[in-house]
Amino acid sequence: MSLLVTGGRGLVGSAINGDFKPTRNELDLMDLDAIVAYLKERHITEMIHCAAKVGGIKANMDQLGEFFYANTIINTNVLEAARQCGVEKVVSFMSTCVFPDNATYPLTPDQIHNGEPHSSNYAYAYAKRMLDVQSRAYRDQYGCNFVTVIPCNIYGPHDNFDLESSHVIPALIRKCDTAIEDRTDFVIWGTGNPWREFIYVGDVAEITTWVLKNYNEPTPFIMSPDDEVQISTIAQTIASVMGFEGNIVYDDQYPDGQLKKPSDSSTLKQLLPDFQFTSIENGLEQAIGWYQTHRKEITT
Ligand code: GFB
Repeated sequence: MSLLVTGGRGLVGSAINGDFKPTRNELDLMDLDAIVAYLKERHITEMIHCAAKVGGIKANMDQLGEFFYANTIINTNVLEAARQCGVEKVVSFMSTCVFPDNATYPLTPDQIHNGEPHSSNYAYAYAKRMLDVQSRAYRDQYGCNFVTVIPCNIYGPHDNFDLESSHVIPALIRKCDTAIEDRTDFVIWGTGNPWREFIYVGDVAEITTWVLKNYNEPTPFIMSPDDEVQISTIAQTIASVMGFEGNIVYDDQYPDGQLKKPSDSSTLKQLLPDFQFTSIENGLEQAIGWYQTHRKEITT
C-alpha cells in the first residue's frame, strides 16, 4: 500500500502518517495532469485528502470567491485523478460548516444539502459539499471507494496562527500571548456567545486512519465530541492556562458567524465505542505548548 496525504504540512496533514506528503511546490493540486502523473509515478493506492484553502470566519467572509474557486478545483482534481489512477480508497475532509444554517440539531449527514449554509462561509461550504456529491457519483458510476469525513472545529499543533486567516483557538492563543506581553486587553471577536464543538487534531488523525482502513460507506462520517463549548469559555480557559489576569473584552464589531453547529456522532460511537476524545483543557494545553515552542517563528 502507498498512502498519499494531501495538505501534509497543514494542521491535519501534519498529524497523519503517510508515505507521501508533498508540499504545494512539489504537487500543485490545481493541476489535474500533475496529480495524475504524481499518483502514477508513485503507484499511490490510498489517499487522505486534507488539502484545502482554509480559514476562519474573517478569511471566509473576505475571500468568498477565492475559497469557492480554489477548493472546488482542488477537490474536483483530486478525486478525478484518483479515479483515473485506480486509487483503491480516498478519504476526503468536509467540515461541520457545510450543514444548512437552519438545520435540525444535532446535525446529521442526511441534512447536508437541505438548505443554504451560513452566510459567513457559504462559498467554502458549497465547495466542500461537492466532495460528498463527487464521491457518491464516482461510487455509483465507477465503483470508486471514496468516502468523506465531517470533523467539527479542529485545533492543535501546526495550526495557522495568522490573525487575519486563523480559526478561533489559534487566534485567541496568539492574542492572549500579545495581551500578556503588551499588558493590554485580551480582545475576543463577536459576543462570545456562539457555541462550537472542538476536536483535537491528534484525535482527528487517529479516527481518520481508522476510517481509511475500516469505513467504506457513502454516508459522510461525522467526527466530533459530545460537548459544545461557548467561545467565552474558550477565551477564559486560554487566559487561565496562559496566566493572563487582565481584561477579557468582546468586540461586537466582528461577526459571531453561526450560533451553533452541534453534530451527531452516533455512527462514530457505534463503530468506535471505546474511543476517548482529548479533553478541551488537555488539548488547549498541548496547542498552547506548541505555540510557545514555535512562538518566535510564528510572531516574526
Ligand atoms: O473559528 P472561527 O473563525 O470559525 O470562529 P467558525 C469561531 C467563533 O469564534 C466565531 C469567534 O463566533 C468568531 O466570532 N472568535 C472570537 C474568533 N475571536 C476570534 C478571533 O480572534 N478569530 C477568529 N477566527 N474567531 C469556520 C468556517 O467557522 O469553521 C470554516 O468559517 C471551517 O470554513 C471552520 O468550517 C471549521 O467556526 O465560525
